[in-house]
Amino acid sequence: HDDKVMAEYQTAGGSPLESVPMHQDINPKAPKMSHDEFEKAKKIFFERCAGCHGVLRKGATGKPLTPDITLDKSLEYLKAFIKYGSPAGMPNWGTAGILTDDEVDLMARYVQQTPPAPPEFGMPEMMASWKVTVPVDKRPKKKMNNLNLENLFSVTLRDAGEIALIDGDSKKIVSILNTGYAVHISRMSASGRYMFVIGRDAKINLIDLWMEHPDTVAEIKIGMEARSVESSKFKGYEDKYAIAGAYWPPQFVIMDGDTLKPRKIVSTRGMTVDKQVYHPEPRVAAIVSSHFNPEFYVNVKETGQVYAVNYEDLNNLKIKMIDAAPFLHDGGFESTHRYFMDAANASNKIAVIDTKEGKLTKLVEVGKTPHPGRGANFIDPEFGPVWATGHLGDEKITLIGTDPLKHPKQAWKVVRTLKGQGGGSLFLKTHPKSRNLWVDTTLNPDPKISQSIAVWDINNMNKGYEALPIGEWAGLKDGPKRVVEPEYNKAGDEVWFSVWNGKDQESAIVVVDDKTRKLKAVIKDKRLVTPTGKFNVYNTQHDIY
Ligand code: DHE
Repeated sequence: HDDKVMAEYQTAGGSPLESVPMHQDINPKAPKMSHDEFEKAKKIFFERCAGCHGVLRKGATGKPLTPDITLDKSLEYLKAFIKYGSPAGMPNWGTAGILTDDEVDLMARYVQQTPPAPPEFGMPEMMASWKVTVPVDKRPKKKMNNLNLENLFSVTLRDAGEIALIDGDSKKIVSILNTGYAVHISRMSASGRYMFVIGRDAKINLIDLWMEHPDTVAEIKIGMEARSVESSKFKGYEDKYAIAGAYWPPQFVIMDGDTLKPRKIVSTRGMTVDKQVYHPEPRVAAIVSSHFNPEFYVNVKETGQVYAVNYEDLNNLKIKMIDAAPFLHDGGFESTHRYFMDAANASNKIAVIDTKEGKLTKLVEVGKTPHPGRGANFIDPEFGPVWATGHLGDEKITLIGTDPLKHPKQAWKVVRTLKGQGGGSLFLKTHPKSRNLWVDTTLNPDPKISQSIAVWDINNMNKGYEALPIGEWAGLKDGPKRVVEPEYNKAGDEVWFSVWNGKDQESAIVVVDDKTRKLKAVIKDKRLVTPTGKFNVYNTQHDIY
């Protein structure tokens, strides 16, 4: 069932491209399809298939499905593949009850057609979407509210296309703001004043937390599909620039940090690190902002390169292309913030990128499909400073030594492996003030496991984990009630979990006392639709995790 977990994850958000008009090419060798059939198949493709096979079907974690390959296969063969799946990871769309036999037939014919390409999205399109709703000179000169901004949380309300700003002290919702479609992550500017929120439709909201009522002051669309946004953190460049990476078109853009005015767009199309073959759509995944140089570190997923993008001179842009491994996805810094611990998920590797020297330090083999989020940093009583990741594909939590100075023997090696509740883990967290390591198993097929959290005592990891029934603590009625993403408050003495239910069901946020591991509060409100990621302002601003 691990492959099912993966398929479910990679197609979780669907793709906003499903509603983008695209030209239908007639391929004389392909089976006939009416316009309506083509449109319907295209929609299913972007909902279910593009996440793995790519927009242009050139292959990513799934196999390539271009007509040169698919026209050689019989229609019956393709139908069987789609209906029953394969041991290599293709889900059984038919027998799982997701696609009808007619739809299976439709999709088999569709993948024999020439893939329609969505339009490009360059400067004219970005400028047309760009809005500054509150110009810089109309904004407050100082903080105009009584909020404790450092302990504010931005909570992704995924299926509502909104974020909730929640006061970490009172646990009250301060406001709900409209954002992009299937909104994904929030990041903070270096000063902590501005928040950047990106939707899967590549819309960014810039939120000014100094306003009496924090609200959007600028917005832009940087493509048609996206997942990542970050801002410049190097000394002298605080709040100066923002960067966002797109899945489609495959590109990133550097913008002014206070208005989102687009300055420089860079395409990421190019050659893969391993076979050095051309890939037409290497998606931009996680982006981190170096504290050691005026650089962004940009994950180019399918080609497996990390671009170190120097933002000192945008007209003479200097990009260092660091070879890592294919399928770079998420990751974060180790505790000194010098090394970017970067998951090449389908390669089962963590790439250690030195953001001071701008080079690959090591590729570390880990378990099946590592998924750290930004990972967790703590001091292992035996091995010193470590960074940890969980996995989607197995139950392991892998601890990697991160201190080449005082613990050179352990540096960039797997020093310890914990056995967790099972596969399907998305995020794990601890805090410098805590001795607990919290690991979710959000996508585990067993509801008991997906609705609970495992917690280890960092001082005594051999003892194993304690499982806490967070889903049950939320006191909700029906629904999947998946527990996702531990996030600490500023003080590091409480940890928040989303209990992620269906769109039409009640969800909740459960707050646990970090010391006692006892329930501290349940945040419920009918406006909290599908809460997933939570971003504490201070911890996000300072890369504390
Ligand atoms: Fe995410 C981070 C991509 C599905 C919640 N997600 C990321 C990042 C990428 C990414 C590239 C890193 C951004 C960065 O650091 O700059 N996510 C994708 C997908 O392509 C994928 C697999 C499929 C999709 O359809 O989008 C996907 N992600 C999900 C979900 O289903 C999750 C669990 C729920 C949701 O809200 O959509 C989800 N992703 C998150 C969260 C983070 C994230 C909470 C930020 C973690 C952090 O610690 O910073």
